[in-house]
Amino acid sequence: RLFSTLKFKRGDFARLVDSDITHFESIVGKENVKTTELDLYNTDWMKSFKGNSTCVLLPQTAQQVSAILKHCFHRYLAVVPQSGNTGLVGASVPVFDEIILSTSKLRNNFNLDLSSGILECDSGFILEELESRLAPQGYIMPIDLGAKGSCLIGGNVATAAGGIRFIRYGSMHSNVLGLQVALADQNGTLLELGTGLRKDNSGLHSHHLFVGSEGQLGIITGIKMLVAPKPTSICSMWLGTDSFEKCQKILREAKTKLGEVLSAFEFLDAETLRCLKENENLDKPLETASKYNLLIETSGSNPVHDMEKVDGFLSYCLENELAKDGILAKNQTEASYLWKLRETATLALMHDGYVYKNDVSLPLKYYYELTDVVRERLGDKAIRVINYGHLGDGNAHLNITTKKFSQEVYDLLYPFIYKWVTEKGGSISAEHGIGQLKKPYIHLGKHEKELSLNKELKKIFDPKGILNPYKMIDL
Ligand code: FAD
Ligand code: 2HG
Ligand code: ZN
Repeated sequence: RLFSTLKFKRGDFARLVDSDITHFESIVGKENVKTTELDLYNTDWMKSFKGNSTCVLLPQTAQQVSAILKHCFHRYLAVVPQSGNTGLVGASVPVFDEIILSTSKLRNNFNLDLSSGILECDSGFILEELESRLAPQGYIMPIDLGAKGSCLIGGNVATAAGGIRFIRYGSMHSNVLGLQVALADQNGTLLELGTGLRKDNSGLHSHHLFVGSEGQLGIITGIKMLVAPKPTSICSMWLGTDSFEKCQKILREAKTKLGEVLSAFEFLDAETLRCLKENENLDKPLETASKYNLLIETSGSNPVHDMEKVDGFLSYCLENELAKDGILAKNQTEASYLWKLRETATLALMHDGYVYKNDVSLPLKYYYELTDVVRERLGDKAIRVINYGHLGDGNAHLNITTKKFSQEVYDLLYPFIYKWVTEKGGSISAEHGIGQLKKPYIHLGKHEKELSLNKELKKIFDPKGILNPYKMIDL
């Protein structure tokens, strides 16, 4: 059963007619206008949201995107920008019959400046493909996430995706240096925002408005961003403890003792490991079961130096009883297994049936408390309540499952969770965004004036409000 709690009312946008299709065919070619077999485009990754679009457009150039948006502006047709459709909040699929503009064929330009490490590319490249193209040149993408095989770099920018390298390379805002965007205005204006230079304080940094804009302001067609030197030495370590207090201490120690090489600090609770075993038959990596588990990675340039540090750190944690057990991956196979556990959690949950997904930022002292509170609140109404996430960034993924969508469980969870989080000074969305899922709760933790400023900004870029309606910024 699809998520049907959220009730939206269709805006008075025009309905698509045959002459629109003919016009789109003249822009992108007949083969790039799809009007049948659109299920994959209409349904989100979680299979929680489903739209009814009858038209998917696959432009290959920024000029084609611009011409499409110009037509949609004049006809008052609503449009949803879609990249890899891996978003987890229902932002990348239509609510009603909006046209889907897929950027998956926007993948011609790719240029890497080897000395500065600045990449310029079209927005339709798959993240993992960029990673493979950069590797032989001695670079990596500064972001990495479980959806890397399907998500596109434009989608990553539009969601300000976080992921597992955030602790080391910072957010998309740290790395994006300029964007080309197409606006849904009367000319389908193509804008170049930011110069793509590492340093440039010659004006407002307006490209940042589009980072995390969830397709509300314009369609990102080109990206200039900093990529990172490829580490030549990578170590992964797993630690288990029964005290969350100790997890926080380990984080503090990792920041000091692993300092310049620390590249990931991830968290999985015992219930996540149970889910991985039950639903994916993946065994926990340590003999002993621990309530809290940490996956820590270092990336550097000197294997001897890094191993010495990591080894010393593991001994320190065990000798000082911060961790009750721990292992260092001895080779790539062992390291991949540890990462497989972390990255398969999202998929493993899906086997239970319906997933209530939460992606919250919390001050560390509250990071796990909410999980216990929710567990208690739901009792046996849920199959499981689990928490994994990017502990090093204060980002918890609290997931609850039931066999089928249950309105009773939904009402017990919301707005309870979001209110709890904002009262503790957290955010209701750390990295996944607002989309449809969190739209009813957007005011929580936000100043009224900031929300109206966002509407004013949307009106400047998207004067008729045809881009991705009903979601993050509703006019
Ligand atoms: P889509 O899902 O297609 O789109 C996402 C949003 O961006 C939509 O609002 C869409 O309208 C808009 N958009 C897309 N392309 C453009 C464009 N070119 N111009 C303007 N707007 C556009 N997220 C994290 O932050 N960290 C994680 O660790 C993480 N792990 C994940 C693991 C899995 C297994 C899955 C399924 C998802 C994960 N996500 C994670 C969610 C996440 O947001 C993304 O996977 C990714 O950044 C979305 O990219 P996409 O190409 O799929 O975009
Ligand atoms: C992750 O960190 C993703 O694995 C997905 O952001 C989180 O499944 C989730 O809730
Ligand atoms: Zn995440």
